[in-house]
Amino acid sequence: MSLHLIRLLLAVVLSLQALAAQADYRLNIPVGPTETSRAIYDFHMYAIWVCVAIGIVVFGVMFYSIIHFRKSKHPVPAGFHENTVLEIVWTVIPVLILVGLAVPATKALIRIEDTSGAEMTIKVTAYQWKWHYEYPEEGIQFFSSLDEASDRARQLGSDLAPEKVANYLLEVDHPLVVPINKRIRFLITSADVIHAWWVPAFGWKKDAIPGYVNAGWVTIEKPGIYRGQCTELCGRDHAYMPIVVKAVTEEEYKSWVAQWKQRQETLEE
Ligand SMILES: [Cu+2]
Repeated sequence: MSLHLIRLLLAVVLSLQALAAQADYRLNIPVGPTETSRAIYDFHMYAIWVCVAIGIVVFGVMFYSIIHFRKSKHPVPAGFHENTVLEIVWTVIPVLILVGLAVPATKALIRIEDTSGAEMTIKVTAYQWKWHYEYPEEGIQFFSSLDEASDRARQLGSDLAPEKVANYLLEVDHPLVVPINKRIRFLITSADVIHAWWVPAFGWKKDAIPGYVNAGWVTIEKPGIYRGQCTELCGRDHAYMPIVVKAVTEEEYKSWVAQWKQRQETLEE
């Protein structure tokens, strides 16, 4: 082996190791903290294994044919035309596979889109370039904008380096706080142009369209901070309106609500 080849191989091995060392490096889609994201993941895995099975059968037949019916073994090729049984088989099998994929996919979609039976509602209104959250039942509302550190670091010629900012461009001043284990309905709209509200961990995203209300729902099972972004190009600062959802326990949520109410009252006075 030439020295050049050895060097190349070494470089490949080292870079693969570097990839593996990254903690969040993964090949598969992540499983979120909601029932819907799990439903999506489960269906994705099911579809993957169906594809694997199809691949094994198709390549199996192909390689079998290449090896066993090669020219040196069969100098004179078979000359048959039309085979009704075969044609029925290769029509019926794909139809069955498609039905087998369509039924669970439709079930999952209906589950995701069904926003009935919500225990609480949050109204999300998009603005250029921030989010407005309203809790109609609690009487709370506020704007959620890019946090100060990220905003400072993003300026041209800023004295603050982006690498120095934790969760650069993914942090907001006031996160959306929600309780866990509660069926929450989001009503999403916009006050100016089209935006889209997307938190990847929840497994869905919805366009925020002026004059139109889109709905989505979650039941978050694990407390934590879930981040997202606007995913519809909405103008100059499209990249600077992140979403932060803080899922907390019922008690923590209640005390947060009380705090916000007090804050709002002092502001109104
Ligand atoms: Cu936007």
